[in-house]
Amino acid sequence: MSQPTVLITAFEPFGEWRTNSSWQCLVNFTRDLPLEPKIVTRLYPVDFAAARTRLCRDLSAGYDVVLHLGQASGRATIDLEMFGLNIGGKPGDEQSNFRILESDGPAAYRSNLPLLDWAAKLRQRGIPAQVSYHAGTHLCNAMLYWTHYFAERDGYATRAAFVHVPLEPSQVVDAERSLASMPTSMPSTALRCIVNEIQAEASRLA
Ligand code: PCA
Repeated sequence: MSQPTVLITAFEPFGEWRTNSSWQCLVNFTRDLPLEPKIVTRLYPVDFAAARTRLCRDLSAGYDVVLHLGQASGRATIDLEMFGLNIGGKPGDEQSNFRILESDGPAAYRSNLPLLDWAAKLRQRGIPAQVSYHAGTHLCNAMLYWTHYFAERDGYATRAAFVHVPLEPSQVVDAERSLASMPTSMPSTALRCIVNEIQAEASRLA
């Protein structure tokens, strides 16, 4: 695996937001794509059923690594999500928040990518990042869960991680509330570092 294949996804705007910081991060990242590894990008709607269908179809390409990006309003750091839980629903609706995603799936999946190493490397570069152990119960958590679920069910050796990105400053201006934010260049640089780590690992193993 000297040149791994990597799928990177982000989300459309949802709820009160006119933009989604995860997509802004991905667009910024693609302005200067590294030559390696092989990268495919996707923009998903914030809709459980539609995103599940699209993800299932995209994963059939059998990527080595899948990196999902999502916006996390209120978070101040770039959060690398360790666990995807078998639970999900729309925020603010307690009943739908406790819906099981897959009745024949395990309670949780743990990412088998080196998230602790990545977070430490990002901090060394002056980027506030940490490993998070709870991705929430909205669609971001579901994406991490489903990627592992489909990989196991359909027999792919895909490894996956979810990266939660803080709001971007213009979103906080629009929101007129005191919320944490981070200029897009920072999560975009973080994504670049992570992708470089994936390529470096593959080159070591080649
Ligand atoms: N953030 C939401 C879903 C889409 C997004 O960008 C989440 O954190 O689950």
